[in-house]
Amino acid sequence: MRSALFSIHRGLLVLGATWLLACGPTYGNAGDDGGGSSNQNDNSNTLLQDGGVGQDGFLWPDSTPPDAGQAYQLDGAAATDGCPPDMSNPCGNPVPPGCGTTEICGNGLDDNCNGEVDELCTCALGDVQQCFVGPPGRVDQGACVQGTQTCEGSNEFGHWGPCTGGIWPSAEICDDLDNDCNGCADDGLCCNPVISCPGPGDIQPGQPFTTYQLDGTQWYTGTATSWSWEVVGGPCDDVFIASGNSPSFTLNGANTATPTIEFTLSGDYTVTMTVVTPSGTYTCTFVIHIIGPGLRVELCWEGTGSRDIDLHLLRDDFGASWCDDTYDCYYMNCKAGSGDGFRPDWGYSTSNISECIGTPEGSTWNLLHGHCDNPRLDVDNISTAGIPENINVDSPSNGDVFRVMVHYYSGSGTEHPLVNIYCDGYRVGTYGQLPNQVTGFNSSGGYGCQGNTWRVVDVETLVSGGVTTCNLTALHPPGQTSGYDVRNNDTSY
Ligand SMILES: [Ca+2]
Ligand SMILES: [Ca+2]
Ligand SMILES: [Ca+2]
Ligand SMILES: [Ca+2]
Repeated sequence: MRSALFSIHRGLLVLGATWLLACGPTYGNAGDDGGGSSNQNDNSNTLLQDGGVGQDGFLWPDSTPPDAGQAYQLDGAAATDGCPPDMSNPCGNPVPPGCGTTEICGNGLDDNCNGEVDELCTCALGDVQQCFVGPPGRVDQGACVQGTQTCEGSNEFGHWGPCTGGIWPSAEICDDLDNDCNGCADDGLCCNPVISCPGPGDIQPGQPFTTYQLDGTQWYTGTATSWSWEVVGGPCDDVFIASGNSPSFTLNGANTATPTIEFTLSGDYTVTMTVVTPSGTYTCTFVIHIIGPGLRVELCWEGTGSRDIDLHLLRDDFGASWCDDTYDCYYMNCKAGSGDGFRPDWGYSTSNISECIGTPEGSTWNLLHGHCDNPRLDVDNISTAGIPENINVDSPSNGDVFRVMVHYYSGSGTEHPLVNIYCDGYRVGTYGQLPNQVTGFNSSGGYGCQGNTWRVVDVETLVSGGVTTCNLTALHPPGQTSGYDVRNNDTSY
């Protein structure tokens, strides 16, 4: 019966989009969106790319974005046909979608509900902001989680790229979770959930280089035929996977109810749990935030394992040049076991050993120092595939300015390094990502910062009330307002 109704509704949606896509004061019973009476594996939350209506309740009429107010189909009607009263679950006061007629720049929201976030807004190349693809009123409601988008183009003509990595409103399914983020779980369904999927508040954040334990039996308690888990990471994992390497994280026990994940990078990871049971297949999708304190700079590149690319960090007030062993923090002097006589002392307090004990350098920090220095190089990747390199300052001071540099140490061929900047665990900058890869980075030079050097970004840390935020200034060739500052045989700051 309900299947037949879905077909009718879907036909109406295609033919009568304007009528159904009420957004604003007339939002509401726009018809069941087809997600279902079934609690099977249909909780897709992707935007449609082209044409028609999907089970996720989004409409994208053709290859051009819809007009203001037309991107999202909103709350379905309550199930009534043959549904026992105790299982019928209307939503009395759905959260207002908050769609407007004009887009507001810089807020990461789709204010005009046309399916695009901060469209026609300018931004600075490499800046990253939190964003949400859904009616703006539904942000951070129910299952919904913000994602991120990176500024693409050039500094003069930057625009926001796709918003990814979050969880958007999707058609309500029977999973004890508010999938369409209207404030009511499983509303509009005739529903007795077999699975109880976690919402954002149920997922604890993790820390890089520590073991993250998951337990699917918290969310599904019945008989399981099999379990499977999938993890999707951020920009560096895209680089690693595209170049045929392993991702930066390790998923152990992916076919058990209780897998563990070893994360080496900060950032947001989308995890999908699938459990096959005698009564059907169920999925839960959620986001784990991996958070390191203060400033973290992470470098990855395609040719890990064949090319040695090095990360450098230098504070602007030392008057030093790159590969200066007194001030520049890099592989030569910033690791646990390298040169105590010339470790860079930037005046920061040390961190508890727990902040670095799980890193490749952790046991050496513990053995030689009993704490972790700031700054420090947690990972010096010389030849291991699928591993990033990173430098941390756990507790920077307010107003400090750090410059990030990438050096082509050894190997041959053209490389496309990518740098992520995190402040208090949130990614705020990404440089060198497609479609704006670094070009002309093809000459290695070994010791003394010879060969290619890429001055990436200046990061000012703003510290207030124990919270660190960052002001980023992308760097360009001298005298220019766009492009990457790649030089050769030049060690000047
Ligand atoms: Ca918009
Ligand atoms: Ca906006
Ligand atoms: Ca709901
Ligand atoms: Ca639900």
